[in-house]
This record gives sequence, C-alpha cells and structure tokens, in this order.
Amino acid sequence: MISLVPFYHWAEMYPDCGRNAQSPINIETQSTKYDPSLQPIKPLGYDSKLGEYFNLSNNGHTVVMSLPNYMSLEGLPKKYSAVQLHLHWGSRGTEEGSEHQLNGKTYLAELHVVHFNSESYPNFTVAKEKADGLAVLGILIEVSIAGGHSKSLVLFNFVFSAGDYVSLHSFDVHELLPKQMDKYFRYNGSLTTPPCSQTVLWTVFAQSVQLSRQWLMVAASSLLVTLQGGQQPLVGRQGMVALPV
Ligand code: SG4
Ligand code: ZN
Repeated sequence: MISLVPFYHWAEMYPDCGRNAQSPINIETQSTKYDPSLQPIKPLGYDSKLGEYFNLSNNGHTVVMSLPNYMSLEGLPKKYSAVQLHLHWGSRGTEEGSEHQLNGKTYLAELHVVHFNSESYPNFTVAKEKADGLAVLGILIEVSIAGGHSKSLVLFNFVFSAGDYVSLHSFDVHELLPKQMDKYFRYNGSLTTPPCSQTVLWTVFAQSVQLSRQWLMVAASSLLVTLQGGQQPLVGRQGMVALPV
C-alpha cells in the first residue's frame, strides 16, 4: 500500500512526513559537534543463540527480520529493546541505496535495527507515538573489492519475492554491526517512511560494513523485481548531529 504512494505525496496522507525533523538526512561531518555526554553503544544479547527462530521475510516493500526483546541497547538515555531489522537499497539495483548520506555520499545500502523504549512503554506500537519512543541504528553498507562479506547478510538472498520468508535457528546480529561502534552520529529524527513519526533517536555509525559485489548483484536483481522501484528517500533536515570520540 505504502509503496504505491510516491514519496512526494506522502505528506498529503501522513502529515508528519512534511514536518521539520524528517529522516534521513545528509550528515555533513564538518558541521557535527562533539558531545562528551554521549556514551558508546553497547548491544546486549545480540549474539545470543538461544535456539529461537528468527523470521526473515520479504513484505513486498523491504526485507524485515523480527528480533526478540531480549536484544537491547545500553548507552542510550533509556533502555531500548530490539524489534526488527530491515534493509534499504537502490531502485537501480547497483550503487545508491542508503537513506542517510555522509558528506553528500549515498552508500550502496543501509541496514536499520529498530528498537523501542522498553523502560517507559509496553510495546513498539505504543512507543512509536511517543517523543522518546524509538531508537534506530543505521549501518551504511559498501561494496568490498576484496569480496569479503558478512555471512548473515548473505541470508537476505533467500527472500526473493513478496511473501517469501525463512526461519533461522540462530542469527548473530552482531555480525551486521561495524567493528568500530564508538564513533557515530546522533540526532533526533523520524521514521523514514509513512507515518514518518518524529519519535526516532538515530545513531548512524561512521564506519560502514563491507559487502561483496557478487552478493549485491543477486540481492539487487531479486529486489528490483519485487520492489519495482524501491523506496525513494526524503530529503530531511540537516544538523543537530553529534560526534563522540
Ligand atoms: C521500512 O519500510 C521497513 O520495512 C518498515 O518496517 C519500517 O517501519 C520503515 O522502513 C521505517 O523505519 O527505520 N527506515 S525506518 O525509519 O519500523 C517501521 C516494517 O514495516 C515502523 C516492519
Ligand atoms: Zn529503515
């Protein structure tokens, strides 16, 4: 449904999509400010292998993996628990698919790990309406010439068409995060798609994760068919970004 509404019409149906804290943004690193009060992000339970099933599915819009609440983040003002992760990539299938930009550069793809404030709210649905309700980790993805790639990302190849899903017995979300996690950009923004709720505390890591080109071609061509054009990112607000050590 959402994918049929072009992004320049979103604000007509979803008023929040026309407001001033819309994500994604272009992060101009020169104009970021160091904020010494920011803590390193510490994921807890992300590498758990408790024998649960993780459901990775293609909802016709993007590829989403549900995550258990015991995965949580430390280092944010409140405790946030994981809900799901999903991937954004480009409609032309090759180079430009990230939502956030660093110094005007669009990356190949971007992974989002969505969390809700589980200290204050009972679930994601309630939290997403609250100012301090959500926290999303943004991981920028690049092509690696060496051909190295994360094992976990290869799994996205299995969900080719809308409605496809795989259940995984164990999944190491840690593998999808950059090695250097203490350098990131932080700002208050929104969900990048309707309803565009301005309730997201964003953390975009400075270090990107590498993916092989071979993987990319398979993934991109399968999603090209499914998404028929992919998602169009909105141009959002600039500034209010902080850079810790
Ligand atoms: C993508 O469309 C995901 O498929 C959505 O997840 C997600 O919605 C939406 O992006 C916005 O999230 O981190 N990019 S974002 O700001 O997480 C939500 C599902 O539809 C609410 C499950
Ligand atoms: Zn997203």
